[in-house]
Amino acid sequence: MTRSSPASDTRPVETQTSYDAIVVGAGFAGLYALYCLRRMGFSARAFEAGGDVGVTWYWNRYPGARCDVESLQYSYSFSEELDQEWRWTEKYAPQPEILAYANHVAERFDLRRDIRFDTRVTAATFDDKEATWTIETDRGDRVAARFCLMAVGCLSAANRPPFDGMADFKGAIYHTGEWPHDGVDFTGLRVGVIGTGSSAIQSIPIIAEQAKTLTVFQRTPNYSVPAHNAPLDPAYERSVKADYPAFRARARSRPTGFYFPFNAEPALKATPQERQRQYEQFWARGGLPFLGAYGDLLFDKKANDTIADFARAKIRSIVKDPATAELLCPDNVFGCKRLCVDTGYFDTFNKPHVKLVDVSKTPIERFTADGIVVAGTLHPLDAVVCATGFAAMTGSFDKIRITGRAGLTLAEKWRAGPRTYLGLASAGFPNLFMITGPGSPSVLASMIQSIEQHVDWMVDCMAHMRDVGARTVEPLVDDEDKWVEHVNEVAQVSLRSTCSSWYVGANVPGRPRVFMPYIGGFPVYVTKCNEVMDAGYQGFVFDGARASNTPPQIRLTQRWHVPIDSDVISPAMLAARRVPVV
Ligand code: N01
Repeated sequence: MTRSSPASDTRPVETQTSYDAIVVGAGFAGLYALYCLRRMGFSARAFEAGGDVGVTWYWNRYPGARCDVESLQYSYSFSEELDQEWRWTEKYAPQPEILAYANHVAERFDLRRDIRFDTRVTAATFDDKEATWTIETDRGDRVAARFCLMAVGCLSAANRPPFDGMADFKGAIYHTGEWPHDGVDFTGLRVGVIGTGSSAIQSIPIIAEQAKTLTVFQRTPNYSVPAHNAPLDPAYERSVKADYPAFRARARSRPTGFYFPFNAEPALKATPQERQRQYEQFWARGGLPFLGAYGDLLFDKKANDTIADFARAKIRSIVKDPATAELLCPDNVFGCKRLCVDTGYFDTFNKPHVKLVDVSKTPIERFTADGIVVAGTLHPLDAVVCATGFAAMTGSFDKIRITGRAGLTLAEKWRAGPRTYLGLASAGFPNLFMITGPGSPSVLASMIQSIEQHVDWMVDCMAHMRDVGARTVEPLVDDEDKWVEHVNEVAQVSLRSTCSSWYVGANVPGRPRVFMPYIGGFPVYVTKCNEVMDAGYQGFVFDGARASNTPPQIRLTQRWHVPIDSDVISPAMLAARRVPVV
C-alpha cells in the first residue's frame, strides 16, 4: 500500500529518553492530548503508525467516505479562534476535508515536532518499582514515561475475515479502512463488495458509477437514512459562529454530545397518522437525527416497530425489483446496529449492472483465481472491496502487548470483556489512561467531543498528581466493578443490546459478547466524571501523594460543567436509565 508521508520520520530511534507522557496515536485524540500536555507543562512524545496525522481519516480514504455528524459539530471546540477561522464546505464533511482539518490543527498548534510517524507501538510495560512505563516500537525505540495515554481509536483495527482461497485471487483485494492513498480506478472492472455497513453503504453508489459490474455480498441488511448532504449554508454557518461556545454547550447537554432537533415524546402516544407525518418530516431532514423522531424508539420494541416499518416501506418504494427490495429490508430492531447514512444507496440496486447476493444463509464459500463462490456459484470478479469493518473498541489495544502490575497483561484481564473505570483507566494498569476507552460513551457520542472531555479530565488528573506529589493513579477494583456493572445494566435497558453488532463484539468470531460503550448518555457520563473529580478522584487511588486536604484544581475540565438538557433527558428518563442515545 502506498502511503503519503509528508512527515516521514528519518530521525534515529530513541533508546535512552524519558518523558512525562507517551501518547499512542496521532488522530484527533492524540493531537489534542499532545496539545493539552504541552499546555500544562508536561513533556510528551507521540508515536503514530501512519505516515501522518489523522488516523481514521488518514486510512479510510474509500470512495464516498465522509462523517455523518455535521461538520460544524464534528470538530474541536477547545479554541474559539480555530472554530472561527476554519471553513467547512459541506453539511457533512468529506474525508479529504476532515484530513485537511487534522493537518491544519497539527500545523497551527505546532504539534508535529513531538510525533514520530511510521512507528507502531508494540509493547508498553509497567515497572512497579520505578512506577514508569517502558514503551517499545517496531522501529526499535525504547522510551520511559510516567504516563501512557492510549489514543488508539475505537474503529482502527481492520476486521479481515480469512476467506478460503484469498491468496489465489488474481485481482486486487482492498479493505475500506486501509485504502490506497493513490486511490483506485474501478473503470471497466467487475467489482465485488463484501459487507453492507456504513463504509459499504457510502462507497457502493460511487463504485457503481465506475465499475462495469458490481456485486454486493450482503450478510445482514442495514437500515439507512438519506444524508441530504449539501453545501454548507452560509447563513447557518454565520448563526453558529455568532456564538459558537453557546452552540457547543447546548450540544454537550444532549444525549449524544451533538445538537439536533429532538422530540422526547413516546411514539405510541401519537396516532398512526401523526407518526407518519413525524417520520416523513425527520426523514426529510435526514441523517442520524432521524432517530430523534421520538424518545422511546430504542427502549420500546413496539415503538421501534413503527419506525422500522416506515424505513422498510421507504426501501420498498425506492428499489424496483421486489425480491431485491425484500433482501435489503432488515428485520431487526431499527437503530440496533449503528444506523447508516447514505446518498443514493438503495437506488443503486436499480441499476442493471448492480447485483445483490445474499450470504446470510449460505456464507461466502471461498475465493478462486476468478472471483467469489457462494452456494456453488462463481461470481466472476476483477477486484474485491472488503467493507468488513473493525475489531471495535478493544481491537487496537489487542495489537499492543500492554503489561501492568505483577506481569498482568491487559489482554488477559479483558479476556471476558473490557473492564475499566469510566472508560478512562483499568485497575492494575497505573498511570495508563484510555481516550474514549470501552465503558465510556465514545462511539455513541460525537467522537471529538468525547475525546476532548477525556483528555481534559486526564490531564487535569496528571496536574493534580504533580500538585500533591503522587507517583501513580489507578482505579480501585470495587469502583471499577461497579462501573462495569452499571455499563451493562444501562445497556440491558436499551434495545441496542439485542442484536449482533460491533457494539457487542459480535462481528468478529471468538470475541466476548459484551456491550462495550456506555449508553447512559454523554452529559450523564460527564456529570459522573465531574463528580468523581470534585470528590477528590473518588474511586481512584493515588500512591505517594502528600497528605493534603487541598481539593483538586479544575483547570481544563471547567468547560464540561454543563447542565443536562432536561427537555430531552427528563428526571423520569434518568431514573429509569432510558436516556435516548441515537
Ligand atoms: O463496518 P461494519 P463499517 N462475510 O462492521 C459484513 C463507523 N463509520 O466499516 O452485519 C460477509 O458496520 C458485516 O455483516 P454483519 C460507524 O460507526 C462511520 O461499515 O456482521 N459479510 C457488515 O455488513 C460504523 O458503524 C462512518 O452480518 C461480512 C460489514 O461487513 C463503523 O465505523 C463511515 C463478514 C461490516 O460493517 C463500522 O462501519 C464509515 C463475512 N465474513 C464507518 N464479516 C461515518 O461517519 C463482516 N461482514 C459516515
